[in-house]
This record gives sequence, structure tokens and C-alpha cells, in this order.
Amino acid sequence: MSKGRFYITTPIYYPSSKLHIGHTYTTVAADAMARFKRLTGYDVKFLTGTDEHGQKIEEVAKEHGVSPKEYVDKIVDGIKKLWETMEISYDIFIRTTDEYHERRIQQIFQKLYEKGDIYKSHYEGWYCTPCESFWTETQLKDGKCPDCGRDVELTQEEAYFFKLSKYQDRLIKLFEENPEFLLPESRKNEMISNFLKPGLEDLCVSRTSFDWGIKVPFDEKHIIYVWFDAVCNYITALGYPEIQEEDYKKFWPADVQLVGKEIVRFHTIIWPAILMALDIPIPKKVFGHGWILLEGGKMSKSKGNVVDPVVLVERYGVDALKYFLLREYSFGQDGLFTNEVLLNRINSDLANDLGNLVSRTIAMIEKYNGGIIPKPKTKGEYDEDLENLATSVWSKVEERMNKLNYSGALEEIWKLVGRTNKYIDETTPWILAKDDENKDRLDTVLYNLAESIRIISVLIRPFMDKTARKIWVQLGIDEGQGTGWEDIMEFGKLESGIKVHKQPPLFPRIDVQKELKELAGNNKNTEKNESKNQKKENKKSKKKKEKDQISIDDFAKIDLKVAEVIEAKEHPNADKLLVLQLKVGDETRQVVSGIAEHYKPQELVGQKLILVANLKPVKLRGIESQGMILAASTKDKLTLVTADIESGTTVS
Ligand code: ME8
Repeated sequence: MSKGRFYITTPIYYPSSKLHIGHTYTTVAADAMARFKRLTGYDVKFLTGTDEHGQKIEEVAKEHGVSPKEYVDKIVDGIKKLWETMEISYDIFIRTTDEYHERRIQQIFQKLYEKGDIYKSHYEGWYCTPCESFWTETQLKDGKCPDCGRDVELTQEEAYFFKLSKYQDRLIKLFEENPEFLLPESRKNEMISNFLKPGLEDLCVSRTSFDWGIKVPFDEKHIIYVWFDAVCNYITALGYPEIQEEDYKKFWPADVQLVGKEIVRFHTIIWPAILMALDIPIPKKVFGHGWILLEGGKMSKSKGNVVDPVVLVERYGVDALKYFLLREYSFGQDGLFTNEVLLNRINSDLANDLGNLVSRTIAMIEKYNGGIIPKPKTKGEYDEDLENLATSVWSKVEERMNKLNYSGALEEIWKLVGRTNKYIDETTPWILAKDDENKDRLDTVLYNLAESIRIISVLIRPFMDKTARKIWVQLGIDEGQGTGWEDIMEFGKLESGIKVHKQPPLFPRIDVQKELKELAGNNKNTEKNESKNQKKENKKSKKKKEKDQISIDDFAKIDLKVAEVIEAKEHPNADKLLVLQLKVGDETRQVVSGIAEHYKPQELVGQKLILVANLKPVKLRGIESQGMILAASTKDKLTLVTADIESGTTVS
């Protein structure tokens, strides 16, 4: 009987041509949890997918000379293949370009607009394209994106806003009343002190300066902000808002949402606020895991310091890699990856501890009992200790897994691996085998070893499914013969009389020095390829730069005029905007400008500024702006360009 339902999600991945080991960390962790919950009797839904819209994708596709859809289609196939290689047992793979998702996002947007939680206004601020994030001037760090440290662009456009500020108090309450909502604890403090306490601003949720996204249903010039579209995947994948029976009803709210620490803000502030606005429940838990770092920082393609999971899987097998990732690092914290740490961990825990235990036991059953698992007979010292541990590990694993403490869960399992190895040394079967009088005791020892290995094989199923199955082959059992979770609460379930099958070692021992050299050689080849790629990229970007250059004719299209401020007032609906009346020769122009934080209205009267006079008029928060004035901006200061020349003069 099912213990209930369990919904777990990973973030949806940006279609990047090469996902690295850091990306696989989130899916490997989610996969182990999904398998664990299935094994322990839950009805599980495990969601992953791809986040395919946005400016970044549009730009990359352009560089490749293909349409964004052509570009993502190819890459998404590669991502699905990677998850196949990594044996990721997802139930749903959502693409944000799936027709059903796009339709449901429009329905959600419409719903919030009708409710008044989305409204039209004007955005003026900074945008980080690689992170697809909006930032205010004060949030920037040394003028760069505070998340990734890269350049940001000044963005000014008419846009729809989501009333995030309206949900500030409810969000603070959510954190206060649900200590388990965001884990680990340190991330919660970060969200409260960095974002919630300073005060939330409404969030810009539409863009007009590019096309690749889902159209705002009632204003097709706008596309929906990619993060709004992306976070809502967790519910559109279940049918919301169209089909609220079946999956949505059964699986929402999510039990656990796994995310990397850099996107916790989107998942614990913006995402719950959208859910509050929709009047639907908040996920039970968001876990912000740490980063896998290389010397020199976080892995990233632009830094060229990535580790390819496929290379590691080809050399050491998928189970070794999954085990390593979950055992070596504490899930909430950052951890440093080196080949040496990986190889040593495989050798010590997998080749030595587990691999040797299985091969020694099978070899002894072959040698001392003709390959047949004997019936246990004479009890002896050490048996009880082994049995007690073997039948209690499952509850410790459950406890650790429910806290997403993967490393701790594996540590508990390896206590049993170690105890069983020690049991061999204590009972010395090779000495018992020398004397027929000890045959009954030898039978018990061999049985207990095989039984303990059966229990270990079930315990490792969520983490290393293939290895568990390989152990069953060696023990001569099939799935269903003592391989379920409930079968490890009792010692003695393994049938006697079964024939064992010796197989090659589960994890061959690695010659670390030799392997390190080969991996370094591999890297050099990759570096060579990468430097080739870099050259290609440079060529491409040179071409792009050339393409980005404009001709004198293009420039001549811009009509710049000297304009004198004859009146300046605060905008009635926006703190950051001023409304200026400008004299341009004989004409008067009204311009709305985002300079209120830098200039007081009275300072401006009489100043002669440079106006882009032939810009199409737009309404900014309800007031028409007939042009734009030029300003130079440094990190935190904005200075208007002035000219002591008669108003109306053309600047060229
Ligand atoms: O963030 N170590 O997608 P993504 C650990 N599309 N985890 C890492 C990592 C590293 N070195 N590098 C990446 C996005 N990750 C958005 C999500 S969800 C509505 C939208 C993790 O492809 C990262 O933290 O950049 C994130 O959890 C996942 O890989 C996908 O990252």
C-alpha cells in the first residue's frame, strides 16, 4: 500500500551545450531521493526539464545563425541523453517551449492581471543577461551583477510588473512560521536580511526588447519574463491551471524542491509570492544546495573550468560517480572537486570496502560450500552484533534522507559494510574450513555474510541501482526475492540453497597515479579543443562586433537636439521619474526621465540638455514621454549631458 505521494523537482536547466558535473549534482541528488521514496513505498513524481526562453538563448541562437527553437531542440536532445547516461529516473521532462506550458503560463499571467497583481508600467534599471535577472542600481556590486559578477545592461522599457511588494509581510511570516521551508538554515538568514528586510520592489515580468518568449496574452508586443515562465513550470507540468484534477490535485504542493544556492531567491521569494497571488499552496520545502567548485571557483563554461560527467561515467561507471557526489560533499555546502579526491574515494569505499566484501564472500561460498548459500546452523560470537546493526541501518538511512543528508545516509550504510568486513576477520572462515567439526559454524558465517550483503544491496538501491542488481546476480537472486525495503528489517530472509555466481569485481581498483596522468592528458586535449573553440568564438564575436557596428547612415537617422528645461516636476505615480517640459527651438516637448534619484526638479530648470528628438513617444506610468535625454552613468552616479548652445540646435 502506498504511504502517500511525493513530488520532487529539480530546477529546469538552461539549454547549454555542455552540462558539467555541477549541473548533474542537482539531478543526481533528486534522483536518489525519488528512488528512495519509491523504494520506501511512496507514489513519486519526479520533475526535471529545460528552461528555454529568454534573451540569452536568443542571442546564442543568433550567433549560431539558427532560430532559437532550432537551437534549443538540438541541445535538449543532448540533455535528455545525458540524463539517460546518468540513469536519472525522472517521471516528467518539461520543456518551457512545450505548447501546454506556454498556454498555461498565459492563463496564469491573465489571471494575475485580472486580479490586479500584474500591472503595466515602465522599467528602468539594470539587466544581467546571463542570469536573466533585474537589478537596481544599489544592488549592483562594483557596477556588476551581484550574482555572477558579469556586466549588466541599462534597460529602459515599458513593462508589466508583478506586485511582489504586496506579499512582503506574508513572505516574512512564511519564513518565520515554517522553519523547514528553506534549508539549510543559513540560506534563510540570507534571504531575510538581504532581500526581505530591506523591502521588496515590484518585479518586472515582461520584456519588449527581444522576442524569444511567451507572449503576454492581452498585449502581444510584450513577452513574459523568463523567470516568471520558468518557476511556474512546477505547476504547469501538473496541469495547472487548466486541469486541476489528477496530477495537480494529487501532487501539489511539492514535497521538496532542490535548487542550487544562487537561485534560492527566485524559489523562496518570487515563486511563493506568485503562488500566494494565485491563492494556491506553497511548496513544503526548498533546499538550496552548495556548489561543486574547482580550484579557481565555480565551474562555468565561460571560465573554461568544467568537468565533463560523461568522461567520468565512461571511465568509472555511473554508480561510482553518483556515489562520489552524494558521499563526498555535504549537500548544503560547497565542495572542491579534484580528480584525486574522486579516485581515492572510489578506491577506498567502492573497490576496497564494498567490492572486496562481495568478491571475498562469493569466493568463500564457492570454495567452502560448492557455490551454494548454506543454511545457518551454529550461532556464535559476533553474530548478534552483525544482525542488530544490519536490521537497524534502514531507520537511520530514513532519518538522514528525510533531512536530505545524503552523505550521512551513505555513511550509515558503510558502517554496515565495515562491520561485515570486520565479521570476516573475526570469524576467520578460512580457519573454520580446515576442520570438518567446524562445518556448522562455517555455514552460519557464510550465510550471515551473504545475508548482510543482501541487506546492503537493498540499502544502496537509491544511490547505485546498477550495483545493487549486480550484487543480486552474484547472490543468485532476482528482484522481488528479498530486495524490497521491508525485507531489510529482518535478518534471515535470504533463501539458502541458492547458487551464487562469481562475477568480475564490482569496482576494479584504480591505479591513481596512472589515471591522474591520463585524465590530465584528456584535459589537455580538451583544452586544445577549447582553445580551438575559443579561436572560433573570437572570430564569431569579431564578426558580431562588425555586424553590431552601425554605418554613418544609421547614425544620421538619430535626431539629436539641444533642449532647454523650462519646467521639471515629480512624476505623480513613480518615485524614480521626473516629468520635464523642454523648449526645443520653437517647440515644447514633454519628456519623462528616470533621473529623480540624481536630480531635484528645481536644479534642472534652465539646463540645456541633449534630446533624442525623433524617438517614438511612449507612455510611462500614464504620462507621455516624447523623446529621451542623454546622460552618462558611472557606478552610482548619473550625470546629464549638457551643452551651452542655443535650444533647438541640431547635434551631429
Ligand atoms: O539556474 N555546483 O539553470 P542552470 C552545483 N534555468 N550546482 C550547480 C553548479 C555547480 N558548479 N553549476 C550549476 C538555472 N549548478 C535556471 C533554473 S528553475 C525554475 C530555473 C546547478 O542550468 C544550479 O545551481 O543554470 C541549478 O540548480 C542547476 O544546476 C541548473 O542550473
